[in-house]
Amino acid sequence: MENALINEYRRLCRDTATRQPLAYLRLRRAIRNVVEHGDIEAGSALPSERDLSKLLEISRVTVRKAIGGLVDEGVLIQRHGAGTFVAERIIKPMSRLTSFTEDLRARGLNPRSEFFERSLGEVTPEESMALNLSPGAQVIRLHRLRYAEDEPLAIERTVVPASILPDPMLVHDSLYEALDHVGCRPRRALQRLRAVLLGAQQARLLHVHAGTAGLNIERRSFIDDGRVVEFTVSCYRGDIYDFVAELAE
Ligand code: 16G
Repeated sequence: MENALINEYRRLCRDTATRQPLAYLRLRRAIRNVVEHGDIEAGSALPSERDLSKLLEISRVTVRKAIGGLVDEGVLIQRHGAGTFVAERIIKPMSRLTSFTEDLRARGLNPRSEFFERSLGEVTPEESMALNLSPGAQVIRLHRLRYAEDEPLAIERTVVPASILPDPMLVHDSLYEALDHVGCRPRRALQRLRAVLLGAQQARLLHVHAGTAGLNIERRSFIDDGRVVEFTVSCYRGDIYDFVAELAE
């Protein structure tokens, strides 16, 4: 991996056609290229600032500047005290009806949530449309910030009919686990996905800069008898997630 990076950096220094006069921009380009070519795998550590400066015979200030730019772009992430790593994107298949908890556990990551709201109340007109409920019906509401380990990945607001899940405190780590316990695991869902730019508050919660791209996803899930069991509006980090769908003719 070091060799790939050294070779790429030297190649860019020699390349007169695309010659980039500033060393930190050359290094930035070189790192980006080797990450894109898969010469450095997602999740792996970059050599230390000191090692890079020795290997490439450039100053540490230059290395720091190059890395800083790539951290801002989301290509690299810095973990305090541990070093700099190639950011890993999370691939989420759209064809399977899975939960956040299941998705992360399948990747060997530890999901957790911070609850901003876990309450019982009367359905609003908008929620009653989404859930096919009559005015006056009771619903439970969850507002959660969802993490993988210590990394915030998504903000979710969920509404579930209280006729299905009577007490919001039944939801601990996973909504789908709680629905499973009452025999109402979603079987089918309609999902609408659109791109958004994260506002200041969302960006702060998700530890990204305001204006970073996010994915706004609305999911209405159904059980076998046709009842809607959840209406969730999620905001997933666009810099980390790839939503992938398989298409057939
Ligand atoms: C996912 C779902 C969300 C669901 C949640 C349940 C998407 C886009 N959204 O985040 O609709 O409510 O999982 O996760 O996949 P949980 O069982 O871990 O609470």
